[in-house]
Amino acid sequence: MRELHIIGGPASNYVWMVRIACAEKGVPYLLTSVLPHTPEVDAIHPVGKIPVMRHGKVTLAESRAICAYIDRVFDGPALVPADPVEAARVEQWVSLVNTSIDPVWIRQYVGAGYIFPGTPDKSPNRAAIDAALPKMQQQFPMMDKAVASGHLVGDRFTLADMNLMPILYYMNKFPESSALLAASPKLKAYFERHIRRKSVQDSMPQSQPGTAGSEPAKVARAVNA
Ligand SMILES: N[C@@H](CCC(=O)N[C@@H](CS)C(=O)NCC(=O)O)C(=O)O
Repeated sequence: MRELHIIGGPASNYVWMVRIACAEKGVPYLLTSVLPHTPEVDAIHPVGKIPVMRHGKVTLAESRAICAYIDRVFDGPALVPADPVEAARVEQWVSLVNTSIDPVWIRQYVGAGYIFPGTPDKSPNRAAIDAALPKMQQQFPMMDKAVASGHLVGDRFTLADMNLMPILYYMNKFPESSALLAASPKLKAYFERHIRRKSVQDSMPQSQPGTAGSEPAKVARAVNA
């Protein structure tokens, strides 16, 4: 039997997004927890990023492409609405979050500030954090407005929300970003509502960012109520 194989450390927000998508559709998969730029990843991703995927003879890189494949190949609820305008809005928010929000909130603030600070004693890198904060102070109100209806698109949890929730999870964990989240009432309510969702809970990382993690390899069928 061809089994879906997701490769990448579960603390990665992009790996988590793919795992939420699998849980939403009720697709079982094998998870191999490895860091970027390891042989399993480099064999598939041209620049060694996670996640990557194997399914029979099919290999894929990039979270959005992996989710598109999973959505089309497997049964289960669609990750993207059928309505063309709503479908395009999902793409708009996935793209916008991945090109404007993730680079500042995750790569610069969490990554360079706290997880890989590059300081001699591994203490937080204040320069990286302080460089990110003015941009984040502008972006939080924008995202607060974007989720005013309770979802990024339409009236149901779509791939756009699956992409944003792991990022918000990390925002809630660090001091300056959790203060920004607390000061963004709609975004905070959105986060607190969807973090309880079964697909999000069932795929929540048990490991720290920057580590490969040691989650259970087999993830059983997980269907949302
Ligand atoms: N555009 C990629 C981004 C994936 C990505 O940045 N993954 C991070 C981990 S969260 C990574 O592999 N970083 C290593 C690197 O950038 O070299 C996707 O959507 O899959």
